[in-house]
Amino acid sequence: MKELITLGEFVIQQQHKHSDATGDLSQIFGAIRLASKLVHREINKAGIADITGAIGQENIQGEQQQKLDVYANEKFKAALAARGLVCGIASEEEESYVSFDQDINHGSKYVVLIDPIDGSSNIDVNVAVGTIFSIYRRKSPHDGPVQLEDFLQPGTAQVAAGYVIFGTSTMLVYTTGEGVNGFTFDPSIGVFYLSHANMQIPKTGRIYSVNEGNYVHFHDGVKRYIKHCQEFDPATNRPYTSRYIGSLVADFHRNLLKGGIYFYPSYANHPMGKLRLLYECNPMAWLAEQAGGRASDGSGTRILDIKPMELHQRTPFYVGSSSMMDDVEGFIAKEKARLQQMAELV
Ligand code: P6P
Repeated sequence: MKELITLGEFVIQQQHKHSDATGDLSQIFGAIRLASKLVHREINKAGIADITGAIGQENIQGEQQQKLDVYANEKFKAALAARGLVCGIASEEEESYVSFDQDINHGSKYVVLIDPIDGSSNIDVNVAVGTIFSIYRRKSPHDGPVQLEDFLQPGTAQVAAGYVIFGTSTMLVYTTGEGVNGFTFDPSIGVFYLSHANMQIPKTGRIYSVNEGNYVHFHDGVKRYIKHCQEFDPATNRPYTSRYIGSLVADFHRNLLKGGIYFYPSYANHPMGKLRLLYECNPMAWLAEQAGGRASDGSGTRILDIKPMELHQRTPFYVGSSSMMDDVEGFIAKEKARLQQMAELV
């Protein structure tokens, strides 16, 4: 039987490849592992424990906070603070960043940005949800309090990024810039085992993920791409497949394994798109690139290059197989050129 390696063992092995590694990142992963197990436990008894439903208040995004949103946020915050290596976090569930001021955190050099439960509206209907995390080295002096600038860094500065998908099984998928590896949780012993080594997204795919309920509001280039996906393709004798779960982590994970593209465009109701740059798009974009895919704003700007201006900043988001990214960007660029030509004729 193939030797199974745990997430903890894998992270330590990766750490030993770098003589200058201090083990701090390994310990932060330990905190993420712990919080993920606690969230797994609550999600898997959601129908029984009083953990489903809304708590009757909105988060900074103006979205109804689900009980599990708050539970997960608190567990990740507590676990990350307790290790004494993180000086603060930014979260979808927190209006501003949270500074960890306990003595144990003094001088710590990392910040973590997190979407504790992405897709939480799916919890009550038993559909996969996920946690997304992004880790940076702080920029401000280590002996002082964490600053906003520590969180407003471009995605290219990430030192680690990943997600936990709470689906038919619970998996943790992450990168530190040396490829993407997936670990499946065995709840019988509470351990994540390496199950998907060196994940690579197929260069092309036939799955497109977008909320087509918004189709009438999309710009023409996006509409033309969606029509392209729906039209008969003699090369494969069938159209593409539309798959949209309403949880970015679940759609992304399926497309990572099978090939595909996910996109949340900008349109009238969401002029900057819906997804948040710092704790949704940047980590997923890095994972996509590390797996051989791409992520952009649809108009030629690489997600990881965007200079953040505020914590909850949104961006139009396109991510997936490289050839499908080329296609959708081609349709958008062609439409933009057509509009520019028309404007010049006026
Ligand atoms: P809509 C969940 O709220 C989320 O941030 C992503 O996980 C998901 O893909 C998207 O928004 C769903 O948004 O507007 O299609 O319901």
